Amino acid sequence: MPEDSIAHIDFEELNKKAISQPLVKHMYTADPSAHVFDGKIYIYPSHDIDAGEAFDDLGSHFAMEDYHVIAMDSVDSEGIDCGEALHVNDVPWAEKQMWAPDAAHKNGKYFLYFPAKDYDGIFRIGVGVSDTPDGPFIPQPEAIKNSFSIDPAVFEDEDGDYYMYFGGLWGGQLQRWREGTFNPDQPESPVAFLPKDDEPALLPYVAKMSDDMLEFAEKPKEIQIVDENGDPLLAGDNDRRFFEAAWLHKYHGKYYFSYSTGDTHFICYAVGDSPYGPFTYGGRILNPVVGWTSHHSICQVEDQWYLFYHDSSLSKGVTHLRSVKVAKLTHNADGSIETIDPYGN
Ligand code: FUB
Repeated sequence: MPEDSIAHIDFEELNKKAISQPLVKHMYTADPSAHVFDGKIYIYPSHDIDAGEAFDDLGSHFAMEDYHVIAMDSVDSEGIDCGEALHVNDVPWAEKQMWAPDAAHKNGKYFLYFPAKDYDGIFRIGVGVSDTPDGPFIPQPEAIKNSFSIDPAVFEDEDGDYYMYFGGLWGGQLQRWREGTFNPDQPESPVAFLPKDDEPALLPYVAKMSDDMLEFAEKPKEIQIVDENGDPLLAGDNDRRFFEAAWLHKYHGKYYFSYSTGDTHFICYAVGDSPYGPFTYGGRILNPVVGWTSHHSICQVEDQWYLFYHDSSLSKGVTHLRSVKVAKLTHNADGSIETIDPYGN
C-alpha cells in the first residue's frame, strides 16, 4: 500500500482484520528470509531503524546497520531475538545500508549473505560465516567478486548445488549495470537508466555458488521472466515485471521464482523447469501490504508451506519501520499459488 493511501487507515480496525500479527514487536524487522535448520525455524530479516535519513525514491531512509536472527520452535510460537548477528562496522568493505539478507547451511557451516553499499556508494553482496544458525557471523574481508545490486536469496537444490538470486531496481541500482559496469560518476537517480516502457523489463540475476559458498562459481546470468506466450515481460508492465525481493522455492519438481513488483506492491511468481529459468509468469502471491515495500520468503515447515512477509502496520504506516509476519501458503492442484490478502478482504 503506497504511502499516500495510508492517511485514512484506522490501524486498530486493520489489525483486527490482518491475517497475522508481527512475530516480534520489540524491534522493527523486514525482508524475512526463513529457513528450517536443525528442525527449528530461523528468520534472517533486515533490522529496521529510524536513522533520520530523508525519504527518497532511492531508499536512503532504509539506513539499517545490523542484523538480528529470529528463532522459532514453530510458526505459532514466540519469535526469539537471538541478538546482534553482524554489524556494518565489522564488515571491512561495507559503509552503510544493510538491506535484505538471506542465509544458507552447508557442511556444518552457516552463511549469511547481505547487501550493503561500499565506500564508493555501490551496492555489493557480502557473506559472513558462523558455526551456528544464529551467528555471530564473521564477515569475509571483501564482497563476493562480481556481485552487485541487492536482495540475495540462496536456494539449495536437491542435488546439493546452491544458487544465488539477486537484483533490485531504483535504489537497488540494477539499472546502473545495463552495460556490465557501474559508472560512479553518473548521478544517483531512481529513474535514469531504466528501459523504456515498451522495451523488455530489467531482469534479476542468478549464479551458482562455489563449493565453499564464499564466491560465485560462474558469471551471474540474467533470468528470463516471460508471459503466457513466451514473450519477455515489458518494462511498462509494472503489475508483473520484476522489481526486487527475489526468492526461489521448489515444489513438485518445478522451480518457483517469486519477487516484488515494487511500485505496484505485489508479490508475484513465475514457474520454470530449471534453476536458471526461463520462468513463466504465474500470478500474484500477496496483495499490497501497508508500507511501500513488500518482501517475502517461502518456506516449508513440516508438511505446510508458509509465506513470510512484512508490513508497516505496527509503526502505523512508517514505510521503513516494518514487522515480519507469517501466513499459510497454498499450492493448488494445478501448480498455481493462491493469492493471499494480508487483511482478509
Ligand atoms: O529493506 C530494504 C529494501 O526494501 C530491501 O532490500 C527491498 O527488498 C525492500 O524490502
